[in-house]
Amino acid sequence: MRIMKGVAAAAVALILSSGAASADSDEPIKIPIHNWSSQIVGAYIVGAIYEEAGYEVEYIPADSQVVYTSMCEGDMDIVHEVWQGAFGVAFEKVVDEGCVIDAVTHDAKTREEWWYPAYVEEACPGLPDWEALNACAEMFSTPETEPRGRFLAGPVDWLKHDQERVDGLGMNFEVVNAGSAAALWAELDAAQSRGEPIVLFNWTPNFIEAVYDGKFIEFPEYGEGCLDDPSWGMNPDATYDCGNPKGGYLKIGVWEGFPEQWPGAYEITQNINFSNLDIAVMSKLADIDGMEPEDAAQQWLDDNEDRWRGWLGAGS
Ligand code: TMO
Repeated sequence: MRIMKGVAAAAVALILSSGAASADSDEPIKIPIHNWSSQIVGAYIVGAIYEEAGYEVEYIPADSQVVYTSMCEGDMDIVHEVWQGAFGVAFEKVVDEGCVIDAVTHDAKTREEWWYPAYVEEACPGLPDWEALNACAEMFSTPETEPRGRFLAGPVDWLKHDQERVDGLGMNFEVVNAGSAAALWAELDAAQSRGEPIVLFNWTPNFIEAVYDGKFIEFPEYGEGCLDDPSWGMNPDATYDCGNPKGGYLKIGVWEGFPEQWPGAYEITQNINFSNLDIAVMSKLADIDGMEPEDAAQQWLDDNEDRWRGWLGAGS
């Protein structure tokens, strides 16, 4: 907190009214940095909002699954982009255990799924149906997967259970994980420029929809029980015999000790609410405009000042 001694009384009044109440700890709020653009930009946005209210923050590169265990152990304080499709299982488990609080459901609705660029439809009629895709599997093969098709999945820590889906639905595909989000987009770009079929992991909101025409594969509809009850769905012996949720949630989870350690920051956190457009813009600033994440965060803050100042609460 940048407060001069001579104005201590006034400063205390200001602090009390701005959320960073005297009960709040001086400990930094620990924010993870993951491996996709909107999350990284958003981490710096959330951190800047806390800093504006007088809090210290610390950014820590973190695996996007392990982070939920880390929150339970008090080693991480907030995950501001909990995607239902990728992290719902890990998140809901720690919420049930009581060591993580389900603090916010953003307005943003999400989908994470197998996806293909539009030109693929000419070669594989019947898309986006998954059985049509499966009938065309061989055209998606690479030397390493032949004669099976290649599904280019995201980095392993997004834990999409694609191999379980392939097995559960009896698909003629092999899952190959890309090392990074950038590798996914590079392969998409290369395939498109050669006009070659490709099916890969993508999600929305994301910058991709502003640059490429394409569609998600339609798998058997996701439903409660698909992920943990083998008897659910078309394969009575397998879990994951369904697609990812459509209209999935995007949430904020915090460490259970957060409200006590930083009551003012917890109030602010509960006001944060990102829309589909916010998340898409965060990824666009980084992935299309090529801005550094901190600069992209500053751009978003400049463009949305009234909103986030409102999140700081009355009196600031
Ligand atoms: C978690 N992600 C948005 C990359 O699917």
